[in-house]
This record gives sequence, C-alpha cells and structure tokens, in this order.
Amino acid sequence: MNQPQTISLKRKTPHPQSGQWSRADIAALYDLPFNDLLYAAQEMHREHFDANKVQLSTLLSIKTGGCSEDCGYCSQSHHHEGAKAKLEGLEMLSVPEVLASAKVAKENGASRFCMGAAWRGPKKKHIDELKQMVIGVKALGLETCATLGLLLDGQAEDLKAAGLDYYNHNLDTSPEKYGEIVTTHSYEDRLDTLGKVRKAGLSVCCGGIIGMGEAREDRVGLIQQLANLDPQPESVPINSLVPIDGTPLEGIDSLDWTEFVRTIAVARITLPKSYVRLSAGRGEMPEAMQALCFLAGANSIFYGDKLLTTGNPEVERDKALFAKLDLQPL
Ligand code: SAM
Ligand code: DTB
Ligand code: SF4
Repeated sequence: MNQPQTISLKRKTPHPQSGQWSRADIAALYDLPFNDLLYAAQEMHREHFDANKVQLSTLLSIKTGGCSEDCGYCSQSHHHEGAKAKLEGLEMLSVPEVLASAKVAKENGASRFCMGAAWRGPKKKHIDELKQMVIGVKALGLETCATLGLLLDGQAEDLKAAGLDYYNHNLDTSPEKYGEIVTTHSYEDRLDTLGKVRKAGLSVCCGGIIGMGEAREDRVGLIQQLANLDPQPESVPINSLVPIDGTPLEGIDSLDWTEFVRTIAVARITLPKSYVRLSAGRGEMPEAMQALCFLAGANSIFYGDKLLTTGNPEVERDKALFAKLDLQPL
C-alpha cells in the first residue's frame, strides 16, 4: 500500500548551499496538508524544546499614545483621527510605577517583563530613566525586555549596560507590503535597528502581524526575513491583528484561523531554536485554536490582563487553560 510521502518531500531545513531559506521552500511548507504541517512542526519542536513548557512574558506600556509614526494597525498613532482610535498621548511612567507593575507580574509567575513605548524612538533625555527601569526590573529576578522603536547609535549599548536582556522590534510583514502599512519609517530602518541591537549583544525579539489584509506571499516573505536573520532571533512574536476602530485597518477582512496556525507551524520549522510567541489576539481566540498553536510549536505567550492598549485573557483564565492542557510555565 502506498504511504503518503508529503512531509519527506518538502524541505525542512534551509538550502544546503546558501544556508538561506528561499521563498519557494517556505511556500511549500505552507502548502502542506494541515495535519502534515502540524506533525512536522511538532516533531521539530520536540527536537529542541520540552513540548509541555511555555514561557510567560508580561507587557507594560510605559509611554502610551500620541506616537509620531503612522503604523496602520496601531491604536497609538496620532495620525489616525478616528474618534475611538485617538488615544491621548501620556507622559512616560515613573520608575516606581513601572517597578510596582513588574512586581505584580513576578508574583503572577511571569519570567520576563517587557516595557513598551509609543514613540518613534527614545530621546537622549529618556535614557537614564529607562536604564533605572531595567536595573529595577532585573533586581526583582525577572528577565528584561524593551520595545522602544528605532534606536540611535549607542542606545542599544546603554540599555545593555543597564542589564537589558531582550529588545523587541518587529518586521511586521514582507518588505513589499510594509510601505502600504507604514510610511513614516522604512523596512530598512527596522533592519538597521535590529542590527544595532544584535551588535550590542542583546537578544533579539522580532516577529510580525498576521491578518492585515496581506497575501500568503507576504506571510512567506515575513517568515523568510525572520528565518534568514543571522543569527536567528531568540524570540519570535506572531501577532494576530487586533482591529482597532478608527485605524486604516479597522474593517479589514479577517483571515481564516487555519492560516494563523499554519504561520505558527512554519515559523517553528524555519526558526527551530527560537521561542515562537503566540502574541496579540489571544483574547479573541477560542481555547481550541490556542491549543493547536501550542501543538504547532508556539511556546511563549503574553501573560497578564492587558497587552499595551488592548485586552489579553485574564491571568485566571490562562491558568485554567494551562491546567487543561497540562502546560507548565517556564
Ligand atoms: N513603538 C514601538 C515599535 O513600533 O516598535 C514598540 C511598540 S509597538 C506597539 C510593538 C508591536 O506591537 C508592533 O510592531 C506590532 O507588531 C504590534 N502591534 C501593535 N498594534 C497591534 C495590533 N493592533 N494588533 C496586533 N499587533 C499589534
Ligand atoms: C509584540 O510583538 N506584540 C506586543 C509587543 N510585541 C510589544 C504588542 C501587542 C500590541 C497589541 C495592541 C495593543 O495592545 O495596543
Ligand atoms: Fe504604534 Fe509603535 Fe508604530 Fe508608534 S511606532 S504607531 S507605537 S507601532
């Protein structure tokens, strides 16, 4: 009797000569029958990770709203005039405020605390306070992460010296699609900051958003960019677009859920040693879909009742989901 050969026919490693992932190889993974793709991803996952352990990161918006950039998905841009989208620009939180939140995250069981700011990038005057935040969060026994936008020369080194572990800076979509979503900075600008982060010796957290009206080719292009970063990012957040009223992406057609799960699986196969984070949008995902994402190789989540400006499943709900799936926090 013929045995199905679909998995072994597709490449699960980068091109042997170039060491690079081609778009064709990534597209071929997406094209696998759903069950074959999940099986291949779970197999890869088990080669590198304990399949029942999930890393927990908690987010805090340390500077909310009023951002100069025009990212079409974002609630915090001052360019989006829609009544509900326009968040008032707030001042940066104080060091004690940030440390009080980090303490709660630690008590709830998070291992990493990620501080996010809505601006193009930090100004010189912010660096001292940012460093104090990093020092204080680290002293609580948490890993530290910051997502502060584009960095100027020397800023990554300053943050590293304070003890920053990770810097999050997403590529968000394919290079071709990026200019349709954001016009105030370029893909090259993003890559430049990622280079600075790596050069300073920080761990890289870099991923994207799925469901912005992009074609599968754009998802392939995003994964190709991430997989061909050398070294690959330690952490890869895959966000499902949270549509925000009043933003250009407000009414975008939602993507079928299987395409999101496929993206997690393709990320797992092409980024075998990275933590793949099931990120924004979990609040709207049924538990069964989240379970499939874990089966597809997601092994990190944002944990805590809020992301930056939108909701996330409550801590108690996540604890119950972990109990049902026999998952343990890392
Ligand atoms: N301002 C910084 C920057 O742009 O890098 C840091 C914060 S920004 C909000 C971080 C990431 O959050 C974005 O790159 C994007 O991937 C994600 N994000 C923002 N709004 C989102 C939304 N509505 N749905 C899904 N992901 C979103
Ligand atoms: C990432 O990839 N996702 C997080 C974090 N990095 C900074 C942000 C998600 C934001 C979701 C929309 C909001 O809450 O405003
Ligand atoms: Fe939102 Fe960051 Fe873009 Fe500002 S730079 S609009 S905070 S995603």
